[in-house]
Formats: sequence, structure tokens, C-alpha cells
Amino acid sequence: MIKDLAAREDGPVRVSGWVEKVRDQRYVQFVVLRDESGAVQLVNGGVLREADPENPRSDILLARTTTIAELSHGSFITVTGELQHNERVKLGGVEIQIDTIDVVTQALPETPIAKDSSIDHRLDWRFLDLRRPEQNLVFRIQTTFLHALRQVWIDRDFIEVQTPKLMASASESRAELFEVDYFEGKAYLAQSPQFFKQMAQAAGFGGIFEVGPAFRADPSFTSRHATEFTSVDAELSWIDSHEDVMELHEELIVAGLTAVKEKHGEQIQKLFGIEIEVPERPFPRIPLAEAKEIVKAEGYEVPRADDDMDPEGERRIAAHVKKKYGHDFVFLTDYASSIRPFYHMRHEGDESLTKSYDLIYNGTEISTGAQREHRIDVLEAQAREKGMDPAELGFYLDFFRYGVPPHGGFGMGLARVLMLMLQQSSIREVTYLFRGPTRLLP
Ligand code: AMO
Repeated sequence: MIKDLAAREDGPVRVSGWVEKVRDQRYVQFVVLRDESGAVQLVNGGVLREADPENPRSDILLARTTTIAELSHGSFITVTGELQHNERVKLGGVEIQIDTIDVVTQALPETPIAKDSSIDHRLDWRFLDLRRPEQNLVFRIQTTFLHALRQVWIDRDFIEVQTPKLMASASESRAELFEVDYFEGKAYLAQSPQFFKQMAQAAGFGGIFEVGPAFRADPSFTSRHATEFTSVDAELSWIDSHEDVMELHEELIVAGLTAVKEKHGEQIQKLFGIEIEVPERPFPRIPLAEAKEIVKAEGYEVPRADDDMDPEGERRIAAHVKKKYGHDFVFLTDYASSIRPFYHMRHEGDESLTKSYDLIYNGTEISTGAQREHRIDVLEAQAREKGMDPAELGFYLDFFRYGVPPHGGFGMGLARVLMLMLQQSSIREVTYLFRGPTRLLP
């Protein structure tokens, strides 16, 4: 790998990578070669522009000079040569004097995207866009983040599950449901593993987690919505309230951000110009009604008749929390039953509120979590109240007829976490292949 060259001694080397830049000067040619680990400067000191009968290596030198002169940006080449340490070389303090060069695949001469191309145009050419070092870093960070979360789950003895993405019913709002032909009938793409996470509780699995796709037929074009996204889900039994779910959630976030900072902090600083902040536990918790009062007192009235918080309200309460507690995260708790799904447990003594929360990171929602209603009669009543079809829900309701422990969990949008962590303008920048209402390609 190119990043390892600086640590090697001078001598013969063989490297492969993509041509990033060619400087073809009269007596010397330079090539910047990049692989996924870094870049190195290649030098051709033996430039020969026309045959020299006096020179026994004339053919070789001429061919090498021509090959380099014709290299297009993005071509993939393999080079052998002499590695030399040279302090004056800015790129890693080493260069390679080229001996042989093999053009493995020559790229078309015009690269279709540039750094300043629009996001939509870059997404058309996502494989080229992903060659940028900062894009490569995004997915290394994602790998590290998920690995750290998995470690927490494994340490807590959680089981990993893969739930089906073809379903016979909706689990969230019917408005965002993708319907597909399924032989003689219809199926729906899973909006969330919700029902199957809960099934694992009825099955006696205790703590479980899943990292998998979720689908939402959401026609919006905001910076934080996709029609397909990776959902990070967990569910656990024997909880007393949603507080236990929030504690697990905090532990995961702190572990994930600590690992990212330790492993990639320096690179993130270099390529994104930002410092990763690992939050202190516990994260602030504010009941939603109180959060609305706070933003109102600070001059913003949430324009929602339905008791929910709007994105501007989320930004404002996050700014308040940052100022008051120096914290990037806040749990907004106790959402109204009227705007939460039927499976959320309601507060004893105040049926109008649920034992639920949203987690806000740098001003945007990244997660929803809750204690679930496990008492079948209450659950059935709540489903009826929300106008759900009991015939479609029968299989789910059965989970609660044969003994099920109190349980709860959360779902978290992976791309949203990365977007907010790296201060990116859209989840499109941090999703491997974004899917939206007008994007099914590549
Ligand atoms: P919810 O619908 O709030 O809750 O989704 C959980 C989290 O998933 C992410 N998310 C999305 N990300 C990108 N594009 C979308 N269209 C999109 N929709 C949702 C968000 C959101 O916070 N079953 C519950 C979770 C639970 O209670 O366990 C659920 O799906 O980051």
C-alpha cells in the first residue's frame, strides 16, 4: 500500500494505483499515483522524445516517455522502480524513480466529474466520486463506528438478527409504504424491523440488534430523507422504562464516537477540518412539551398543530442545549400518543403521553426509541384507536398472547449519524448509493 512506502528503506519497489496528476516537463515527467491509502510521486528522469541511435536503451526510454505523456487521469497503472527518500518531496517525503510502467487499464480522457460538480452529477458517477480521499474516509469511519457498536452489543450478550424485508403489512405509517407484486398477491418493503425486533423478545432472545435496510416511500427531497436507508436497530427485554433504552443508546453513541476519534480523528481533522467530540454521559433529557416552551421563550413558536416538533424547533432546542450544557446530543422525551405509533407504551396516569424519545444530534433527529406496550388488551385497543387493520396485524398481536417481558428499543438512521458527525450538508454525501424519489441509478 502506498501509505507504507515512507516507512520502507530505499530500494526496488512495485506499486499500483490510479493516476491522479501528470506533469510532463521537457526533461522530466512526474506522475502522482493514488491508492485507497494515500498518494506518491513517481518520477521519470530518463525522458526521451525521439529515437537516439547512440543510446542502447533508446527504445525503452522512448516507449516509457510516450506512455507517461499519454496517461489519462484515473488510469490504473502498475510501476516498478527505485524508492528514494527525499525531504523536499511534500507528498510523504518519498518518490519513486520509474523503471517500468504497465498501463493496466487506461481511463477515458475526459473525467466526467470534478470536485465542484453538483451532488446530483457526482452521484451519477458515484464510483469516481468515491475515489476522493474524504469519501473513502467516510466509509472507513462508518466501519469503525459500527464495529464499536457491535462490540458493545457483544459485550452485553446481545444476539444479531436479520429480519425479512418483504412483509405482509406496514409496521409504521401506511403513507410511506412501498407495495410490490408478490406472486398472486401484494407484499410491502419493510419500513423498519420493528415487529420482528419485538418478536425476538417474545421468543426469549433478550437483547438483539440489526443493521439492515429500511424502505420508506417518502416523496420528500430533504437533506435527511432517503427512500432506502440503513437502519441501526436494537431491542431489549426486562426494562423498567424508556430510560433503560436511552442508557443503552448513550453507551453505543459514546463507544462509536470514541472509536472514530481514536482511529480517524487526525484524518478527519485534515480532510474535513473538524474535531470529533465525544459526548459526556448522561445526555441531557428534556420532555417535548418543555422543549417547546424553551424555544418559545427564546422567540420561536413551533408551528405544529399535531404536538410534534419541527426541524427548526429541533435546531433551536439543540442550540439551547449546546449553550447551556455544552452538549451535542439531547433526548426529547414523552411525545404525545397522538403522533406516536400504536406500539409505544403510554405513561401510567397520563395516557396522552408515550414513554418514548427522539435523539437529536447537532440539531437533527437521528433516532426514535420507546418502551413498547406488551399488554395485549392495551395494545389491541391502541391499534384500533390508530385505525390499524387487526386482520393484517394478527401475527404481530399473537406475540403478546403467550407471555412477553417488558421491552423497548430504538431505530437509528446510520447516514444521519455520519452526516451530523462529519458536518455534511446531506445524507447523500455519506450514503454509499443514495436512493431517493428520482434516483434509482447507479
Ligand atoms: P422512525 O420512523 O423514527 O422510527 O425511524 C428511526 C430513524 O430512522 C431514520 N429514518 C430515515 N433516514 C433516512 N431516510 C428516511 N426516510 C428515514 N426515515 C427514518 C431516522 C429516524 O430517527 N420503528 C421505529 C424505531 C423504534 O422505535 O425502534 C422507527 O422506525 O434517523
